[in-house]
Amino acid sequence: MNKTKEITVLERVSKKNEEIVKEIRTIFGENSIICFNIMGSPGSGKTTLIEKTIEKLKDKKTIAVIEGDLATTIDAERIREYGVDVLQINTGGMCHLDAQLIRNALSKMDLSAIDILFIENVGNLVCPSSHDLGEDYRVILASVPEGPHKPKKYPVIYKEADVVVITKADILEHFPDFSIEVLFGHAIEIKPDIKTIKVALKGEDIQIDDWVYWLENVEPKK
Ligand SMILES: Nc1nc2c(ncn2[C@@H]2O[C@H](COP(=O)(O)OP(=O)(O)O)[C@@H](O)[C@H]2O)c(=O)[nH]1
Ligand SMILES: [Mg+2]
Repeated sequence: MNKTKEITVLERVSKKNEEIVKEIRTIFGENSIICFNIMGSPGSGKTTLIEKTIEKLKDKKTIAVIEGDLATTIDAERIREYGVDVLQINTGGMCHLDAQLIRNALSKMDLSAIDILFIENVGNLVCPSSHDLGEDYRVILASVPEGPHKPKKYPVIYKEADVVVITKADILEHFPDFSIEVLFGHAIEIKPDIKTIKVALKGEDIQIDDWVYWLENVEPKK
């Protein structure tokens, strides 16, 4: 194999990707859009967090959603029920979204109307970490049933994240081995300035105010 050639190709690809990311940031800046890349395991509560956030903010902010999935439009249909602009990207087996896919999706959306854009990434804790989508903030979800050690097992995605959101706090009593302090402790070891938030998105006592407060008050990064 010709090693030099291989390196050249990789450099070219990564440069092109950087250019697309720059373009996306310009689009967000020009349209005053703040964008959150929501990452986490399948079933960690990504779609539910977006749904509950829309319920809370829909009278104040215009929210739009890009849904990433290997196949199906199930999550996009869930979001559509809330009356917001939603676009589904089916990756056809690819385990993450990339900047090119987001750039294409943006060309199909009414950007001037959007205040907040959520991107629900493909559910897993590995592939999405190394792909810059031009987002302002990366949010990693950790649900109670997954246990408290995910930051140690998947440090790369935590290192790249701005916020860790513990979901399913309403069922903590059924997971006596789970400790929020342990999970947050691991996360902070990996990323000392990571923000930590706890939510309960189901049950009688929904807790989402800390997340919504952070979301409403955070500044766009660029
Ligand atoms: N009890 C409880 N269930 C939740 C919570 N968040 C999500 N779920 C449930 O977890 C399942 C997976 O949620 P979903 O949002 O589809 O996860 P995603 O695959 O990460 O998008 C669904 O049955 C949700 O109702 C939560 O905070 N508490
Ligand atoms: Mg989902």
